[in-house]
Amino acid sequence: METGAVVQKSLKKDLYEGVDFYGIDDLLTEEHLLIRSSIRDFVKREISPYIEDWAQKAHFPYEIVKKFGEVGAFGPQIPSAYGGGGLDYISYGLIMQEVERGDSGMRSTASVQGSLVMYPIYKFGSEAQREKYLPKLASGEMLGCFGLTEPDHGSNPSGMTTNFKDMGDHFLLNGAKMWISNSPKADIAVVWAKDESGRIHGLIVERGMEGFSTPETHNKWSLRASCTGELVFDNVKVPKENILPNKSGLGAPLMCLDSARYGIAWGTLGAAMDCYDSARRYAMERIQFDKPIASFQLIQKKLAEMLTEITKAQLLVWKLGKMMEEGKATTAQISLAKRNNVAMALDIAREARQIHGGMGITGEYSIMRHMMNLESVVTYEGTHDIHLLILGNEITGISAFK
Ligand code: TGC
Ligand code: FAD
Repeated sequence: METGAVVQKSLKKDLYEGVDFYGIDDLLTEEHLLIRSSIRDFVKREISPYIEDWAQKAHFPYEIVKKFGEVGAFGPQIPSAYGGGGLDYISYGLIMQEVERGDSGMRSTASVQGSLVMYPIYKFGSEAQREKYLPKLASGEMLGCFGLTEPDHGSNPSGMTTNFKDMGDHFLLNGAKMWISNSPKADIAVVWAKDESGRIHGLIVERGMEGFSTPETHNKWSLRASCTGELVFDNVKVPKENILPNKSGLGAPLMCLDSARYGIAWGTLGAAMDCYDSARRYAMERIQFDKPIASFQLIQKKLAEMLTEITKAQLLVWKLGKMMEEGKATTAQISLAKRNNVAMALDIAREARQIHGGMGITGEYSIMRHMMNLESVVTYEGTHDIHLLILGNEITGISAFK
């Protein structure tokens, strides 16, 4: 009964229309517009009516996995021969934008599956691994997760201690990963671990392997509709055919992060546009001192600045998408966009929260949920300051990490 009430209210509320002050849609193809509109409809139908309830209850809706598969949200940039969408990077970005417009946690589910699980299997895996896993991951028959971060090694993954030994007919894996999106429900994990010489490799670990467990992380105030957990490896026997054979070293997981960070730059724009759209409507309708609050200069300043930042961010990701498509985007260019757009979205969520007054803290509006979600997004996939240091390194040639 209570859930029904939440659903009804939310159904009424999703009036989102998108933001395009500079006619940036003119830069998109018919196919891009069609993809965006189909994902927007999907989000309005399958996410918006329920997300508030899922987030309030810290519930990960597992049934969304299959639905994401059906709508093509998993691995849109992976070739269709392996079940992916075979689409370009702008399409991938637009899909992430629309999904995160609904909720960053939902985008996390999709971007981990596409960029952090399917991408490394496609890029570094054997043909047998591609055929075994990619179609099932694309369709949502299988859910994956990506294990890089450890309890003592977050920003500095090269210090990882998770390791495997060559036992002749199998590898023996030991260690633990922390803060892993999707882990409690994942069927497979792409795990980064050191061999006996200290070289990093990717291994595919399957649920059910003895000694492998995925305890859930509870009591998050952020990304509450996404499930997060640990990966614990206690003498796990991993078959030798499960190692990703085509690339080793820290560069391999960092390449996956490039792809996921690109998706986040687009995704957070979606969250920002949702906050702006809601704030604009609220300001026009809310009367104080006998006038709509939209008539006050201070409110107009907030809205004008939001629109300015959104427009700049839209141009940024469109150009970055073109560079990704040509294979020319550098890690530093991706860092700039991830860092800028997450911070931009977080600022807009905070300003939009103010425009909504007290209503802004309730589940009647998506604002506070976006704001709390973005507090994770600004930390994961490289923190705000780590991206600043990546840019500093690019500018000066001097690494300030160590
Ligand atoms: P560094 O010495 O810079 O590099 C080590 C080796 O990697 C090579 N490399 C790359 N190769 C390919 N693509 C890239 N983008 C590359 N970046 C670096 C590099 O050339 C070098 O190769 P070699 O042959 O010389 O060994 O590495 P470092 O140890 O100094 O670290 C650099 C740093 C700090 C920037 C990096 O470690 C980093 O990005 N840290 C942040 C960690 C992070 O982002 N973790 C994310 C975990 S996953 C996650 O958060 C998922 S959330 C998902 C969701 O729910 O949406
Ligand atoms: P730390 O590295 O301990 O950083 C703490 C603070 O110190 C930060 O402000 C940081 O900027 C600062 N700092 C660190 N080093 C420096 C330096 N050299 N100079 C200046 N400042 C520095 N990881 C995965 O592998 N897979 C996942 O699916 C995944 N999902 C996640 C989901 C959620 C909800 C969250 C919160 C995290 C997730 N992560 C995942 C982990 C995430 O990538 C890490 O939290 C992130 O990389 C930061 O690591 P840390 O939390 O250990 O912070």
